[in-house]
Amino acid sequence: MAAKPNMTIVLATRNQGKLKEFQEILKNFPVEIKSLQDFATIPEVVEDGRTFDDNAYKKASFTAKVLGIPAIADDSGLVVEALDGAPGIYSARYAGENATDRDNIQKLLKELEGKTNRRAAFECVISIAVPSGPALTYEGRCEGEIISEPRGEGGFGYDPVFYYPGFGKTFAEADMAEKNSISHRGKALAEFVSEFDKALIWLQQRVAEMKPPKPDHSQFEHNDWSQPKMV
Ligand code: ITT
Repeated sequence: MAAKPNMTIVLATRNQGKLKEFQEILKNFPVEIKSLQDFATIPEVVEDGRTFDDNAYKKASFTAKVLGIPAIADDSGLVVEALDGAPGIYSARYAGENATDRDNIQKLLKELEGKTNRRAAFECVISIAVPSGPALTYEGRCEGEIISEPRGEGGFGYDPVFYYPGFGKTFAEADMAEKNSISHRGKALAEFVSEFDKALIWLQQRVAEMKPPKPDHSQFEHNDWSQPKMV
């Protein structure tokens, strides 16, 4: 049976799929997970970090600060060795601001034309921050190769061109459970969940430190009433 929630945490996303995923994996912990949809409009976070780590931390700490409660954020993407790490933090908008998955894949294949080194990795960072700033982070990485023709119908993003040698198929040909068992997100989430007991204690301590100090009654407790009062 799920424990009664004693802390609300906001997931810094409007993606309801991500929200469900986090609610599911944390269902046995005494926390309530909300998303940005549950709050009045808050300013957009500028994702201008140089790494997944920077961006995940920025999103989590900004959201925690603005809403005054702990926040979780993640950032992920594809890193290609022959392209010096591109598309990296620009994975979602590699072919432009409103690029579709198809546009991004096309651009990637074009950039890799004639290159023999096809090594690539998906990376994911999850960050959980308190309103005063500090955060804990969890990372996952999954290595594979970029093939020259998309294969498979499942998944999203770059999945049809990401070939995972351990399966002998692309992520888009693998089923979701199979992909989650070894993927960057799967690994980061597994670490996040296995450490969540410790993270909760850490969160509770940081949140308690934020509360205004209780009034100091010590002068009353230590009054010596046996002494005559000076008038
Ligand atoms: P938010 O709104 O929550 O930030 P997002 O769509 O930007 O979600 P991510 O930051 O997690 O999603 O991922 C950025 C991009 O990296 C995503 O749009 C894909 O192109 C690519 N990507 C990340 N994980 C992937 C995966 O498992 N399979 C394929 N592509 C992936």
